Amino acid sequence: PTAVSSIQTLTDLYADRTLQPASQPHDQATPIYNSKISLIRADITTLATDAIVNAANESLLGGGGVDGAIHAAAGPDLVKECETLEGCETGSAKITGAYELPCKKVIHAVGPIYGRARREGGDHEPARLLGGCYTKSLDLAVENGCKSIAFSALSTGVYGYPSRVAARDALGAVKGWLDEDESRATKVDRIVFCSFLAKDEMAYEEWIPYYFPPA
Ligand code: AR6
Repeated sequence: PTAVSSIQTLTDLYADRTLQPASQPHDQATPIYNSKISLIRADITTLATDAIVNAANESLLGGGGVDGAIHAAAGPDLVKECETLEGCETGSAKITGAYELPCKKVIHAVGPIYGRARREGGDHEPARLLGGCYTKSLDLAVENGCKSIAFSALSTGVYGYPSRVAARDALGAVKGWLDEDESRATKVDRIVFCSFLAKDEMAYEEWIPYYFPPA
């Protein structure tokens, strides 16, 4: 995908570590909706945020999509660590090292399979499970001293969560987490929603003014 030029710049800055996202201001390179939230369209494996969030499955043993890209870029030691975790339930997440990736930690979140979650749990079930992925990932970031975190668009690929609904539910969950505990919220400097496809980027651009109005 073709990235927006300013966003491409941010990717470059992250990738060669000339900019440390946890501590340095980098607002000039990205659309900023408040002091904490950024959108980016990039390959998440190039980002040197403290943590990146993988769209994993319950086995945590790798797969296709962003999961495959993360495991390929991290190298074989990542799956070895994942093998010790005994999987993860849908709607939650677990954290590992990042090995050959430029970030410091990988958070493996297991988003819902949209159609199945709705069928089995009703209309609100996908949002509950997807929201759990985002809030658990933020909890893990804080517990592990990660000040910057980039989320892939969990469940919007093979798991079939419609992009517009997923962006709304993701933003709602993150906003809720930030608002719930102000002192906890200050422990995270930067939350990046990393899209790969234009449809997901457009979905975030559509919803973000409602959740994080421009300063
Ligand atoms: N960087 C950022 N985002 C990406 C990248 C990348 N390199 N590659 C794809 N995406 P998906 P899911 C986006 O299918 O729907 C795996 O096999 C992609 O455009 O990767 O949660 C797992 O092992 C989409 O927006 O994950 C599971 O079995 C988003 O990542 C299953 O797929 C998620 O798409 C999880 O399905």
